Amino acid sequence: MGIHSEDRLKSILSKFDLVEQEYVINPLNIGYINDTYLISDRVAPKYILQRVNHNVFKDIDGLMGNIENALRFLCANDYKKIELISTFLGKSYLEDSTGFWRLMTYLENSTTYNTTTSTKIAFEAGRIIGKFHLLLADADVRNYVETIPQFHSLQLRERQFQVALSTANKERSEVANEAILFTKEMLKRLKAFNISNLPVRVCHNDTKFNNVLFSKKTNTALCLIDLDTIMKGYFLYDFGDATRTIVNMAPEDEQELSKITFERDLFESFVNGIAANEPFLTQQELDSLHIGTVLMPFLHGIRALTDYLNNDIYYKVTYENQNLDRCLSLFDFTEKAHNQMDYMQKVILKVLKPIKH
Ligand code: GN1
Ligand code: MG
Repeated sequence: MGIHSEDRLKSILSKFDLVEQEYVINPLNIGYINDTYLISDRVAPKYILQRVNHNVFKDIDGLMGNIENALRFLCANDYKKIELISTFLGKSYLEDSTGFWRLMTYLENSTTYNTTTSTKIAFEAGRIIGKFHLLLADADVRNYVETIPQFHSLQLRERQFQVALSTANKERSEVANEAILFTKEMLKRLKAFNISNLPVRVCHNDTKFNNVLFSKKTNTALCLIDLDTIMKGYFLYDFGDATRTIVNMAPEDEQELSKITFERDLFESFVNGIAANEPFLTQQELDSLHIGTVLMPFLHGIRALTDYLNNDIYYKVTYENQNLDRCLSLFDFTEKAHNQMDYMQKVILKVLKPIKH
């Protein structure tokens, strides 16, 4: 039963406002942060139960408030609604001695993918991420708590890397030498771009491909899941997190670097998918989007490297060098995306039209 006993999980479930019946609880091994369980009745999966990682998310009340706030906007004919089940006390989460728990509806016949080779699926991912932003375009960012301050700030990630490097043990810093050199080089290149004047929006901030939910039957994108990091951000963050995982046919922790690719047809389909929505981006945002596809894998790479140098205190790891492997894989894609910057910009400016004022 994962790290929580079945009795404990059943007792947690009994505090939520559900019809009392026998549920089957199965752990889902997804994500690097939370503990997730699938709750089924006799017929089919019905709910997702999650323990939110309090080490990572310090302000659970703020986080749940952000999600409740965003869910009010996130519903349309072509965007499926996910609901939070409240506790019998009327709250959107439960606090007990094991942590903070929440329960959400599970969409029937839905699925996620870690990678894809299908241009139709890449298009759908673009369409739903565009739709998410269109639905939240009028949301006021001031109503959203910054639950992880400066989450995607390159300056913060650089400082954390420097601290980790100065305290790391000799063995790990030697093994990671190549990655450390790449970090220093790439920091110089990325600092040349000033993105601080871009418009601030309510963003998802973790739009990796497996956070897009698809219909198992039709492969239509249904909605985005994992709303923990909904807070302010730039659209290029969501663009970059999606493209880094969609146009690369290898998984995020691929160790065979030759398998890491930048697939132009998947990139074009993804951008076409965004364009299937009415325009919502400014010209300034369109001009910056291609930077996202380089910045985001680099940011995740530097975070994985920092955690490796810190002896794995942030991400859940299942083997010794997992953080380093993730870093090397993410850096390899960063380099490949960097070589495609001119191409990406050309596609973006051809396909996407700016919002009319
Ligand atoms: C973490 O656990 P998961 O997969 O939802 C991380 C994201 C990364 C992701 C994969 C709060 O999310 O930023 O994209 O791993 N979330 C947090 O690299 O750190
Ligand atoms: Mg996440």
